[in-house]
Amino acid sequence: MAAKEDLQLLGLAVSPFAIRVRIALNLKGVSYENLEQNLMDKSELLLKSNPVHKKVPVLIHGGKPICESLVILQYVDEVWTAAPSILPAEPYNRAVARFWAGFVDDKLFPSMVGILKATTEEERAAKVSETLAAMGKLEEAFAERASGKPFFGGDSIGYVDLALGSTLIWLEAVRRMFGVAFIDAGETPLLAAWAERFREAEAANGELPDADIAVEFGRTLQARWAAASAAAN
Ligand SMILES: N[C@@H](CCC(=O)N[C@@H](CS)C(=O)NCC(=O)O)C(=O)O
Repeated sequence: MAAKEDLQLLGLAVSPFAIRVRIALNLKGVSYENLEQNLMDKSELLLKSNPVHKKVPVLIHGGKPICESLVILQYVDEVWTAAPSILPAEPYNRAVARFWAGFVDDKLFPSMVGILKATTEEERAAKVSETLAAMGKLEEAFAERASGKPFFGGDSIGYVDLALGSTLIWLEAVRRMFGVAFIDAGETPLLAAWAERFREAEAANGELPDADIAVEFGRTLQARWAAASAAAN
């Protein structure tokens, strides 16, 4: 039976950054209170807990806020040390895992969001190419890092799996909106098989909402960006 913790997560069902934290907490068998946030009308608790970025997720442990999803994953791994480990034990492998998780957040995700934000077909095509190129790099990284094992983290979901796996609903949403597949059995066979395993993993069960919810959210974001850009011109 998991210990009852004084633990709250300020999150959002479709946020990839919150999804990775929820799956990490499931992996560790830690129970927490999920406090769904409305980003169009931010709560006092969110503003007070993450005054710098004012973003979800925030994990509040014993009243103390921890911000930034990758920082939260490391915190979770350090506080709840029972297996499975999220980060590898060996320093070089830890560094490489941090590198690839950073790559997901700094390259893959912004390129993919760029597809939603693009205002011309040329701009959109350039962002699609960037996203495909980033995915190609991740396919190569998987071949090298997993070396025949099911996950980047080896036998169980680890840091890079959480970083990339949490973006799956958005990759699928963008596929539904624009018809481009970023993970597919022809181009990225290793990641295609990995994505299936990730979705079916017990810890991910129920944490990856249907991509149609992300499609709807994506359309709302597109409308907001268009309105903001019209107001600025
Ligand atoms: N680097 C942050 C990104 C978090 C993030 O972008 N959260 C979005 C939701 S997916 C958010 O809260 N946005 C609110 C805003 O930008 O005002 C992390 O890893 O936690």
